[in-house]
Amino acid sequence: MTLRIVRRPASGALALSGRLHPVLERVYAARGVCSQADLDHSLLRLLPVGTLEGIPASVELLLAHRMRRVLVVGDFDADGATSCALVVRALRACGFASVDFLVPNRFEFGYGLTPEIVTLAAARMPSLIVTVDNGISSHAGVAAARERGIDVLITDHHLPAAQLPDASVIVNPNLAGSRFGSRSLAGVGVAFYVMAAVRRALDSAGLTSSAAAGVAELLDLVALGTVADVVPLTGLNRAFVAKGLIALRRRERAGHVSLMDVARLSGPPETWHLGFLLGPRINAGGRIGRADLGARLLMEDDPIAAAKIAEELDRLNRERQAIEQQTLAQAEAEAIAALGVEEKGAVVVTAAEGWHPGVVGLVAARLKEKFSRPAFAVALEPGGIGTGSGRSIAGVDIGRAVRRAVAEGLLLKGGGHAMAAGITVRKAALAELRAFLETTLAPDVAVAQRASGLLLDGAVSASGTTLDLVATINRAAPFGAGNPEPVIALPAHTVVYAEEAGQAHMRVRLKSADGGYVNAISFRAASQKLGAALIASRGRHIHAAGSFAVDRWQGEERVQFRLTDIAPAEPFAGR
Ligand SMILES: [Mn+2]
Repeated sequence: MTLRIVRRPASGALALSGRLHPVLERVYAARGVCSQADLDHSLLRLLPVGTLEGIPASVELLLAHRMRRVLVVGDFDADGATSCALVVRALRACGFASVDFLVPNRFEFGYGLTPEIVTLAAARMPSLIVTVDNGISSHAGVAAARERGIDVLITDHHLPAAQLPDASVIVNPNLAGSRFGSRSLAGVGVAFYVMAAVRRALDSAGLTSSAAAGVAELLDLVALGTVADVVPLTGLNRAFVAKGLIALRRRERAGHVSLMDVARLSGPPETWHLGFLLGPRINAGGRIGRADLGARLLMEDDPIAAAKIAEELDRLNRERQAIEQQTLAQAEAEAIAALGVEEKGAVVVTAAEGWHPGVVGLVAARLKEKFSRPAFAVALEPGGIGTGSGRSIAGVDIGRAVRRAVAEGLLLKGGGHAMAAGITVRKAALAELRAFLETTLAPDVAVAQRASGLLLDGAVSASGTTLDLVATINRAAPFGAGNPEPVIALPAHTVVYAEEAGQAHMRVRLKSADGGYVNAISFRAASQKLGAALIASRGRHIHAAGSFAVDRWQGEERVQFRLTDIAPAEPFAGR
């Protein structure tokens, strides 16, 4: 309602011009899709496995441990859990004699492969530790493992520091000097590349049985981890997700099926479902329950055992939501008080005792959305030390600000990237940290807020919203980070009705000047400004912006407009 409307800039040349629906043409052009080849999802287009540095050495190392004991050390989030499940499944299918895994509780043992985790791991007597989605900054842990005579293979996608840990082999597309064609793989994408290479080596040596499933079977895991980790869905990642969604739709694996069932996902899964329904349930285990539940579920082939874990994760997810809501309410109140009615201040920093460290990242993300500026939420321990998380807006690098705050002694620990950061801070230093972030980030925030607007891909009338149109737009899918879902405007439509529905959503019906109707839903809008504005607009004319989806209900398919913003409008003249 307060946003400036901007037509999404089209960087791609319109090489597909003339053969496409005009809306789709515009959608492609704005996403840099210039040729049919850019739309090709076939696995033949994947970058050759041998081109990722470290892969030949990692294959050699893994094969040397095939008859020994391999321990996979994962991470609790969806990328870490899918990576862990993928490597365990792939190595077992490749005839490895002993493959075990460990997903440590991060709040207890810290991030990466810490010396504490190595002590825990050593009890399982591994000959080789394989880290997935972590390890690239674990200098002390890697040294501790090697002192015990344990080999270490690091597979990770996080940015490395100048000095690398002394691992036996490292595979990471973000290593300095890497010439691999895609730096944006998730941890699970890196793990997939290593496993594909192992499988190929064994196949060509005639060491795999033809009955064993190939690695392409594991793309459902790659898709889930890739979407949940919010890496850009371009190039390689887009192909992974497209293939993985097809695999998920076959409903073949017990773990995935029970996860989709507890999430009440009845139709065919889309990218959105992976990010907002499946990912959070996997994450819930690590945030507030047992860290390894997600990985266990994704490895489970017995439907009854899988259903049990999925139900537990679903319960934890509801508990997580309740904790998050309560924390968010307190954090919002604190932010509003700090910003004042004029909403002054470039950054929001909230902190309190009693907050759960497992939800501060989610709360920071919501605060950032609500206040359109970088936001931090810090859970304070009674001892006066806080664990916090920050989330940023496009164009403001909070990772760099956090590293500077560490260098200046304002933080005990801290790290991250442009859009997300983690911090450890003394309660006594909070005021000084707030002032530092305010000064450091204010210029970038001002520029970013001026540049922000609602990016539109096109406009249609309700009478033109057919299932065909939705299918046409969806040819540019899978949407997500780096390949944003097309935002379409419905200009000058009448609000036939607008009412609260379900869990704080708004159900809306819009009518076009030529008499067409479309049903719309606005997620979580009921308690927001948008919900109030919708109710105030009943019977009036508005411009609406949102995206199209297919609503499936009792075997019937209907167009659903997912409304995200409105502005008042005059009715079209001459009607
Ligand atoms: Mn990751």
